[in-house]
Amino acid sequence: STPTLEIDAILDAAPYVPVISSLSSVYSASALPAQERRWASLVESFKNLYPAEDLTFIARSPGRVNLIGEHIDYSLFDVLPMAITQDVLIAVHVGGTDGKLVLNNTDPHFVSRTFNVADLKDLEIDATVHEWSNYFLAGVKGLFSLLPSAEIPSMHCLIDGRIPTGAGLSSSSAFVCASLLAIATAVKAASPYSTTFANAVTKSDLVQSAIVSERHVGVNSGGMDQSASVFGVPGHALRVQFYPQLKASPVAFQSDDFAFVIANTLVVADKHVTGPIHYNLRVVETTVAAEILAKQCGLGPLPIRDGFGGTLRGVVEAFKARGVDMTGVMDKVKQVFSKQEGYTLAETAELLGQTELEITQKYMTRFPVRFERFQFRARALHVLDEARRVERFCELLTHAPADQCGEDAEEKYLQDLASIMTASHKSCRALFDCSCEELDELVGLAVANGAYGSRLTGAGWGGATVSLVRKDKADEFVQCLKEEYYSKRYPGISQDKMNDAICITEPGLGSAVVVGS
Ligand code: NG1
Ligand code: MG
Repeated sequence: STPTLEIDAILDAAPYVPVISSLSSVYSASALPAQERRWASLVESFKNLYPAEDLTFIARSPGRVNLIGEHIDYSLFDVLPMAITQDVLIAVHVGGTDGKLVLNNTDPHFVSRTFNVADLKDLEIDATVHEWSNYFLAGVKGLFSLLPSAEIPSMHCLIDGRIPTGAGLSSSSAFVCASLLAIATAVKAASPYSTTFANAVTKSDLVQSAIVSERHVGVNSGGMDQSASVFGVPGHALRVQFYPQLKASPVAFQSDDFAFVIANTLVVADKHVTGPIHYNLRVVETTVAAEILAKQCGLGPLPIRDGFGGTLRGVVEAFKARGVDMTGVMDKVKQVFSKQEGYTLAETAELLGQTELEITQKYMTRFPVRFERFQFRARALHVLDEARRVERFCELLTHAPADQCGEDAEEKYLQDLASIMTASHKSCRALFDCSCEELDELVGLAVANGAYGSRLTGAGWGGATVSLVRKDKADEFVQCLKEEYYSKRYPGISQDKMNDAICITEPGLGSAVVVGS
């Protein structure tokens, strides 16, 4: 069987974001009752907040969990995330004559914001301030990049986000994708006779524009999260490719007997605070490593990703054309970056044949970073090996002969998958240095309590782990972690808080617009 082909056809058949009138097409049967209550309460709050306006539609976009392929999307290697149930909802009234964009949030920490729609086109986002509405404004930026001549109508919005922030589950991208979708849908609703637009905006357009616009918020991010949020297919993981162009292919699981459990360390990883020493620095390290490899190995100029720099994928492709395989490329990395202790800016300038000022302006000005030494060797080795792990994991997932699986074969299948996840965590910790004590503890406890394998998911430095467990053992597993991790680290923690922190996930639907029924 060739699951990937079948699935591509599904995506081709539905290139546009679905418009849905029943929540049962959005959520699984087990998630539905709680979601119905939540949606009803959102509609109620909307009425109370805007008594004179009726609700036109609700845009939603989910978070994601990444199964394998960490910190390699911005090097343009394939990744394997899946959309989760937790999502961002934006309830919208379109129209009216006040010329305002009004943003309210069901979470009282996020105070109401109002903008003049006439000002939106020239609006600049101040990425130095941490302001919740910036993510909506990133969606505005995205809309104008898709449709430069669009006119945004008056909009009254109420936002309800259920993805924990800083948990590595991509609350930020879900918010940007939902915002962009809400604005695009509002523009369409306000000008129903204009056929030039919305019918022509595909999921790919949404994703591509959300990726670029999220960078206005100050993080030099890759494209995994927006892809998972928009393209999510129930019951499937998504293999997201960025090279040679963006493509998402749903991958079916060949066994019903396992589940993924997400466990949040409850250590908040805030990229806006730590970007200069964590995320944005890693993007610089991997980008400059690629440029140095190209220069030192005479590969010629690399294709530039999003106006930023060359990529390790570009290096691998250039070597491939010269008959050098991945193992060969890893050997080159070790030769070129022989200094285990890392490289100062002066040493980097020498290797690259550029001045320190040039390097600073090119790579460290729009997204500032702080560092002592660049760790080109360790970062590049993680990226290349992780790219191989994604290949291997996808191969296993798609080709496991489910029918011939006896107990033993199935056990081995799960162990093989899990060992790849565990190797990924080790590499994130030791080579990419994006783990933390709490993540390592949770991963250790997961394996000690019956998980086949476990790893950090998302950017790391806090946030969540994902563990592969037997479905029939999943509840027991969750209970063990509640006792061993949450109750010990956070004495007195409430059941509600624990239930939010740890859950069994199912791969869910991506972005959708829901209209009243
Ligand atoms: P988180 O921090 O988990 O939302 C980030 C990036 C991804 C990817 C992962 C690491 C954003 C929006 N997302 O995800 O593109 O690079 O880290 O694999 O910054
Ligand atoms: Mg994020």
